[in-house]
Amino acid sequence: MPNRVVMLADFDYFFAQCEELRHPEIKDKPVVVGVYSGRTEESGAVSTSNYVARKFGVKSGMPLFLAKRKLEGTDAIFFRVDHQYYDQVSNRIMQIFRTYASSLEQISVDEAYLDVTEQVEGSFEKARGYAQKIKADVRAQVGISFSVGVGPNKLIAKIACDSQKPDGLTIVKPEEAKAFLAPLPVDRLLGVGKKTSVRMEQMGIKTIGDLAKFDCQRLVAVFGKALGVYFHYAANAVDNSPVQEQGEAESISRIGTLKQDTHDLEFILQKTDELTEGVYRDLVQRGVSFKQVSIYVVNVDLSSKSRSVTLEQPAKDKETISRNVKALLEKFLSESPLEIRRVGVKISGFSKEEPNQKLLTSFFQSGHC
Ligand code: DGT
Ligand code: CA
Ligand code: CA
Repeated sequence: MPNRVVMLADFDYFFAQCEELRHPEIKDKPVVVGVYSGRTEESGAVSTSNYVARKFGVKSGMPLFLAKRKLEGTDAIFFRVDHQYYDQVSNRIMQIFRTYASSLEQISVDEAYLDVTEQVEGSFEKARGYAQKIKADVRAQVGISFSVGVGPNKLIAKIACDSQKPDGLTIVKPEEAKAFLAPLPVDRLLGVGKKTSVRMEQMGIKTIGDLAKFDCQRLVAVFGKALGVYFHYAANAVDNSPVQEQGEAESISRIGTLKQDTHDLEFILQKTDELTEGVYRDLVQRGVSFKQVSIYVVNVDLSSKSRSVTLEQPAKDKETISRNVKALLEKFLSESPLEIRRVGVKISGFSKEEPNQKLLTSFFQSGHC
């Protein structure tokens, strides 16, 4: 294969977009999703906001009272984070991505790399139409927009994606990659934080282009072998790390509302069996084994709890999910007198059955200047 075609997809203003998805009427209003610390009604921080709210200066991490002040006089809407729901939306999109890629590496709830080399036959021209097709499919099936960066490796795909948001599509061909990186500040590279960029600036390195030209041996002398070599290759747009499933970080889950609030095991099991079906379907599609089974419960008073069990051996059958969900629920109900309103089933701790034996070349294995 002459070159790889790697995509990075990053969902736009993700948590806020999820809220717009289930409350379509709020789309044109400023939307803020917050993490409430619970100390006072107002205390907490902005997790994210839609682009309407961003125009008023709202930013991730900002105290909520400050966001409220900035949005005073508008019809802004504030939500509390609902990770269960965002995970569900994310999982649905990831499943669609899987049908478009030879391998998928999910790196967070709203980001994934797709290796599409084979699908587009190594062509960056074809990659544009292919990315548009994936965007249209996800928009039609789920209703979420995302930005895409396409490059010859993960490093370029990521920086390309960041350069145009929301709903962006940025393609950087292999022959353009070095020139694309050159004018950017060094801290755009993964692993270059505040301390490193200050140190680099003292060495006369401001841009990635400066870093690319800098003597590799000297970088090694200052930053150590692994990092020095990494900086050298990364600045020169070289990244051989494969797009690889990250089994551990992921889960498959389903959550649903019971027909009525109840404390009755059999009644709840009817629901969890249905949820287990859905979870199992996704599992089969993924072709992985799982090691953890969890339940999630929302009580009538809206408090929520989860319980997990780790299996001794990885499993891949439906019976193991049902059996463990039942045991977890039984135990939970014996300990909690509250009626239950919503219930969820989750499996996680995935592993591939046949480990990918491909010889991997990664940054750190390149090893020398
Ligand atoms: P984007 O990609 O710029 O359109 O906007 P987001 O909101 O998708 O931002 P991103 O990709 O950096 O983060 C993904 C999600 O992670 C975001 O929807 C909420 C959460 N998040 C990001 N930054 C923060 C933060 O500073 N605090 C908290 N609590 N959550 C954050
Ligand atoms: Ca995002
Ligand atoms: Ca992100």
